[in-house]
Formats: sequence, structure tokens, C-alpha cells
Amino acid sequence: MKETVLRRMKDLPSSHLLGGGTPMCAGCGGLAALHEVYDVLGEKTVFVNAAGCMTLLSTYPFTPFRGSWLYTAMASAPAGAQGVRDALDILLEQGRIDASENLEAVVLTGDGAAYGMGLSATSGAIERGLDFLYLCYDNEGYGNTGQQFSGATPHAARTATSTGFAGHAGYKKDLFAIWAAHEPAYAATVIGAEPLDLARKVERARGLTGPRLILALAPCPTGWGYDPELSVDIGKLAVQTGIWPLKEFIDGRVRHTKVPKPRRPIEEYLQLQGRFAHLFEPRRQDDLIDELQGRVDAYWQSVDE
Ligand SMILES: Cc1ncc(C[n+]2csc(CCOP(=O)(O)OP(=O)(O)O)c2C)c(N)n1
Ligand code: SF4
Ligand SMILES: [Mg+2]
Repeated sequence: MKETVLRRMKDLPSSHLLGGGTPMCAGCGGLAALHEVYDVLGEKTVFVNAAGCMTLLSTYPFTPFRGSWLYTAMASAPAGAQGVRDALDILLEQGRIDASENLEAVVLTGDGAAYGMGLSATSGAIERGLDFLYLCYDNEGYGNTGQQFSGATPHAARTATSTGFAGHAGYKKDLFAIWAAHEPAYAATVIGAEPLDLARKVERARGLTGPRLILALAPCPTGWGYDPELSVDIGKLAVQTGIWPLKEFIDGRVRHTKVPKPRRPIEEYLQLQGRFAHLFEPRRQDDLIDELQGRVDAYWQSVDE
């Protein structure tokens, strides 16, 4: 199966994912997180990818991964991971592969699929106790098709489909909480700009069995409107302002892994991004800025730090 259905590129020079030569945007925060996750997981993986920006990494029959890659429709990646897991389990049971040839099924999906189109398939897979790792790179919109709003788009952000003076009218869904409510083996938020925190969580997830979420905020210069060289700064500011809490769910409890103290004002994060420029020009929209700051303050006041 591995050779016929899941293609792999052999004889690559390094042990990690190759990013050069792909059609990805410079400064892509999703790709940075994926690099870091892959460095921990390694080649004994099958990435089951829902349509999105990361799909452009692979050009049939090649992929920049040393492991395997399977492409699915947007809503179907968890179902694809179930098929891969089942096939591997049957091969193991029948003795056609040994334990050293076992692979980790990893869903790789954007927020459009994770927070919306694929949520039902994900919920079903968690409910069945599927043994898989689920990596969502969250660039807060349907990036590959021009950054339309998704269930992950923050309030007041401008997107291709939220162009008014107040930006997006909706509020970002809490996918981490949705996963935690399913009581999975593990769930964590991460960001590529905090690589040690990310690596520790992926390492922990790798050692567990069952449904495991790694949810990475993915600064996106193209969709968020900023210079690619600012990606790491914006990622760090997301953590330092408290707008992207780094946390994990394990053994039924949520624990914050980095508590920003003191928290920086979220203006510092917003002002760097074109999608929030209308909050500052042509006139400052204090009502919206205060609302966004108030929601972050309320979150941190509500958690048991
Ligand atoms: C059912 C379906 N609707 C629409 C599309 C077109 N499409 C391809 S990628 C994409 C955007 C996906 O957004 P997201 O999951 O957030 O990933 P990103 O593009 O941001 O990486 C869309 C809408 C599709 N492939 N399948
Ligand atoms: S649109 Fe955003 S998420 Fe997609 S490749 Fe470009 S930077 Fe990355
Ligand atoms: Mg997206």
C-alpha cells in the first residue's frame, strides 16, 4: 500500500521537510509551524491533507516530505486518517508489516476545514477514539482561495468577504475548547514563533495514543497584510498580548504553558497588520479596539493561571 497509494520522495538530503522550491509565500507562519512539527515527528508519518495552502507542497507524485502524503477533500481528512489507520492496523495484525514499519496518521488541515467544513468528521473521529494526530495551521481565513472569512476569523478583521468599516462581524470559534469538550488524549495550542513550547507539546502528543490536537496560529503575510519579515514578531506578539494563549489539555485539565506577564496591549499586535488598519485610519475606532482588548482581558481573568 505504502508504495502504490502513498507516494514518497526518496533520497532526500536531510531528515526534515524541505520548504525551498515550493510555491508557498515568503514568511508563511503555517509552513514554519509545519517544519517544526515535522522535525519532531519525522518520516514515519502519513500526512492526510485537506485542501488548503499546504496542498501546494505536493506535486503528484512528489512531496517534500520523507514520509507519505495523502490528499483528501476539505471535509474528509479525519475520514482519510481513519482509513490509513485501519489499513495499517490490518497489515500489522496480519503480520504483513512489523511494528518498525508502523506509521503515525497525521491530519494536516487549515482552519477553514478544521473550524467549519471538516468539524463534523473531526468530532466523529474523536468520538471513535481514532489514534491520530491532528495538526491545524490557523491563518484565520480561507487563505488558498484569497482569504475569505472562516470560523476562525477574529472579530473586526478585514477579509475578502468582510470589507466594511467594522471588518468581520462574527467572533473566532474556540476550537481548542471544542476539542477539550470531547476529552481527547491531548490538545494543545502552539505557534511557530515559540519553537521550544511547540516541540515539547508535539513530543508529548507523539507519545500518546488516541485523538491529539496541535492547533497552530499561523501568521499569514498574504492574508493578514504585512511584510513577510514580520512573521516571527507578529507570532511573538500574539503570545505576549495574550490574544493567542499557549495551553494544553491533558488528563482532563487545561494548563497554560506560557503566561504573558505583564501582557502587552493588543494594539501592538493589531497595528502591524493590514487587516486591522481600518481600526486606526482614517479615524481611530476606539469602540472596536476596546472591545477586542476587553475580550482578551476577560479571558485571562477567567483562567486559573
Ligand atoms: C468542498 C470544497 N469547497 C471549496 C474548495 C476550494 N478550496 C480549496 S482550498 C480552500 C481554502 C481552505 O481554507 P483553509 O482550510 O483555511 O486552508 P488555507 O487555504 O487557509 O490554508 C478552498 C475554499 C474545496 N477544495 N472543496
Ligand atoms: S496565503 Fe498565508 S497560509 Fe497560505 S501559503 Fe501564503 S502565507 Fe502561507
Ligand atoms: Mg486558513
